[in-house]
Amino acid sequence: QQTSVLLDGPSMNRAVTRIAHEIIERNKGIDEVILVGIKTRGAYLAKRLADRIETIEGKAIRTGELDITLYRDDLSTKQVNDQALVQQVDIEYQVSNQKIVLVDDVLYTGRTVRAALDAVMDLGRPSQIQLAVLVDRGHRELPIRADYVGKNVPTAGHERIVVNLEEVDGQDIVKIVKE
Ligand code: 3GP
Ligand code: 5GP
Ligand code: MG
Repeated sequence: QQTSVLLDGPSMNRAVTRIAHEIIERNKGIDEVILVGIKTRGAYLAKRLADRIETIEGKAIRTGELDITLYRDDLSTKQVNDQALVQQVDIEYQVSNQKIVLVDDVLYTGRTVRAALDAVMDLGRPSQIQLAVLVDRGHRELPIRADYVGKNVPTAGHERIVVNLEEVDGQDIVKIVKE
């Protein structure tokens, strides 16, 4: 098993800071923006972005969370019948006419994001939905792309991305594992 580091703590920190600036710039401020993290690690990343944005803009940004589970027979193999199921929606704000920024750790087939789009649109009519991810590992199976990307990592099918965050895993690091 071969492992290499894609992002260490400081690099991850810089990527989050850059994306925070990009979100503010693209949306001309954050008054109409709600960050929605996809649990587990996407939700922690959304909180980090919110902290960074608050520091930069001097005001708080609204956040929410979605819990979406991908049912995949084997996490490393793609199946046509993979299903992303929404377990929980925790957005206490009206989404209508707001710009929703979905936040996740890894973007892969796009099925999780598709389920997130459905869940958000069930709540109302956002003026826009954008997507921020720490890592885009490619292999999309749906016409979905990210607006903000920490790092693009072209992966082979047998490679896995390990995302460790201080809040859950005790350290910030992104690694690629070739098994
Ligand atoms: P996360 O909840 O922090 O995103 O899906 C459960 C966990 O399994 C995810 O943690 C993710 O890090 C990890 N994981 C690794 N490979 C995959 C994969 O191909 N699909 C999914 N859904 N999760 C994966
Ligand atoms: P998708 O639905 O795009 O196939 O997968 C996205 C979700 O699955 C993300 O929430 C992410 O946590 C998880 N995921 C997919 N591939 C990987 C991977 O290689 N590494 C990690 N850590 N998570 C992955
Ligand atoms: Mg995730």
